[in-house]
Amino acid sequence: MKIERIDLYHVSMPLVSPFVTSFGRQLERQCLILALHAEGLTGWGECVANSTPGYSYETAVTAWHVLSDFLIPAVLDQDLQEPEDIVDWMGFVRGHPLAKAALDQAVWDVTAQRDGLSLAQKLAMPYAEGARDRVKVGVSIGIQPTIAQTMAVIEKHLEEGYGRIKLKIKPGHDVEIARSARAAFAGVPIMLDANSAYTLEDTPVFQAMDDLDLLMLEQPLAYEDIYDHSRLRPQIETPLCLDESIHSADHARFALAIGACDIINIKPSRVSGWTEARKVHDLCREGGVPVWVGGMLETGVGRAAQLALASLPGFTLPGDISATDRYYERDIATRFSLNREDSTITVPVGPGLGIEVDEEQLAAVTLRQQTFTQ
Ligand code: OSB
Ligand code: MG
Repeated sequence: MKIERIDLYHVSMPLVSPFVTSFGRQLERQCLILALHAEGLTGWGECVANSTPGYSYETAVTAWHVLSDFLIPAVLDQDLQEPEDIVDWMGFVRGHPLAKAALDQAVWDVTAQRDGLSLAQKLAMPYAEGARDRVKVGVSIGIQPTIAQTMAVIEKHLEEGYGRIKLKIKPGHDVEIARSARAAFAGVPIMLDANSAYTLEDTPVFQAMDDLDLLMLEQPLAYEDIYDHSRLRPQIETPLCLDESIHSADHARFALAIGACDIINIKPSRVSGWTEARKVHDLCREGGVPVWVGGMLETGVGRAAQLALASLPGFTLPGDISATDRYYERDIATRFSLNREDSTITVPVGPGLGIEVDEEQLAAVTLRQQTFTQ
């Protein structure tokens, strides 16, 4: 398939409620949307880099630069056979996984469409079990102004049908929140995400939560660290999960080799895309390490691709993939809703991502648009 044209959009969308983490407060979400045109088909990708470099060093603007000046020129006019081809074409750029993942997602979408397969079916080709048709999901709750408000937000999401709660924490907003949540919601799977806000000196904070039967503690220490996490792990009871520190299947291998974690959050964007994400999944599956699909407040474009990934057999823990109404009043693509009875979202079955992009709404939220041809 000849890659003929790529359209890039820098968009900004208001969130239904502010999202507060240890690295900042977000009222709107920026990202890039990419449309890749090849032989009459269009593949869509989302670059999850935001307006600030708080989670990753990449921003929407650095990703625009890396995509438009390096990655897009390297793939335009190429003859695409399988999505894995693009990994080599992009290999001359070091780092910038979020920029690469947008193109990677679009080529998975377009090749799945060509093959008459859903993205889930195409990703699941190597596995005898095939893809699941519904995936377990949870909800990630930002830091609220008070504990009472945190409890109210948890209650609201439980009523909506979410079966797993993730609470963001930061120093000073941790043990009391976790203890209150556990006391109020006995038996509910609860996990915490620190987004790298602590150091090894805070070990007593985590030990103080040992009796809370938490599902996991996500990325408590530095964003590129694996060594200190390997030292923290044997000192706490709560299973340790890495997010920020894992950028590739090699990083995952290093982390597992030194005992840095019990669980890995696989965000396809953070590992340069779906080809690499599936490699991390395979490695963890062989090693008996549970994995789940992480989220970056995706639009419907990214969410469809998260769902397809989460349908693979090794994803045994609920993903950070919530229903559209938890993020956006109006989305740029097909909306997803929660199946209340089992806290799942149904994986799209149409060809590729299986979504309809609302081009009128896309235009309405676009800050900047550019079309690239050879
Ligand atoms: O650390 O998992 C994270 C959102 C933005 C940046 C980092 C993270 C998150 C989330 C939200 O936790 C997950 C979601 O998309 O619902
Ligand atoms: Mg995280």
